[in-house]
Amino acid sequence: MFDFTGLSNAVIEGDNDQVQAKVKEAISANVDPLAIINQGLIGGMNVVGQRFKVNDMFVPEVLMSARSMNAGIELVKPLLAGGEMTNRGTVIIGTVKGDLHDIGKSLVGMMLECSGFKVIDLGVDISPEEFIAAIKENDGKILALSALLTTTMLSMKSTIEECVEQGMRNDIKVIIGGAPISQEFSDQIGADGYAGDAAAAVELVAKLLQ
Ligand code: B1M
Repeated sequence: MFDFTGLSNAVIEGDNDQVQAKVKEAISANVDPLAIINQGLIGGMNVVGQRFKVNDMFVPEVLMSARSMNAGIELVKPLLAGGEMTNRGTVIIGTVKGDLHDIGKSLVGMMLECSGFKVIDLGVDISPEEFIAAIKENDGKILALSALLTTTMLSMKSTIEECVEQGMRNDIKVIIGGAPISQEFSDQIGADGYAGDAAAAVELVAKLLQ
């Protein structure tokens, strides 16, 4: 059993070189790439979140941890890609307006891409109008919305309302996720589904496009 402590600590310290060295070590030891992400990288980020909450870590340090997590993900990403793939459908993904958190959203996008979906990642702070424009431009079948703040999750509702307004609600499935999101909230705002993590998002998208 691989010991992820060193990798998680390197994320907490925001040490890119050490994160990459530990990820390479895990890869050489044939550790499951998803375990490297979930137990090693996200494990470290969870501690960062707890310390951030109690003012034991501050924004610049959290950003360093976020960057080092991404440095680790870059090394794991090629291992998740399953070779030649057909396009199983186009997913438009982004973090909603007012919200700058991108790690979870990018992870979901990466996992979808690795599962054969075409992913258009709009980035962060995306308005309902920008989501609508991207759906039209790319013939999107799934709209995937991420939010990490209780204040910005309401923009998911506005985005769904904009889809209705534009007469496209029946042509697109909307999925939502992020730390403050729940199935209950998804039901309340009329989304087509909620996923708690990246793997669940892939399952949900596959189910909705069946
Ligand atoms: Co911020 N932040 N942050 N932050 N940040 C949180 C979210 C917070 C919970 C920290 C805390 O207080 N404990 C808190 C929110 C409180 C709340 O609203 N209830 C918070 C706050 C308050 C803030 C600021 C307001 C702080 C300030 O300035 N005073 C500010 C807001 C800026 C803004 O967005 N406008 C802010 C800023 C930042 C940084 C810029 C410093 C940085 C983001 C850097 C970046 O993303 N490039 C940051 C970070 C890193 C965090 C924490 C520590 C970590 C988030 C993360 O990346 N986790 C976070 C604490 C925490 O969550 N523990 C926190 C790892 C990631 C893999 O998990 O994003 O949850 P997550 O994604 C998961 C699932 O949620 C799910 O799958 C992913 C993989 O399993 N998922 C989906 C996500 N999206 C999905 C979409 C789907 C399906 C599943 O379908 C579409």
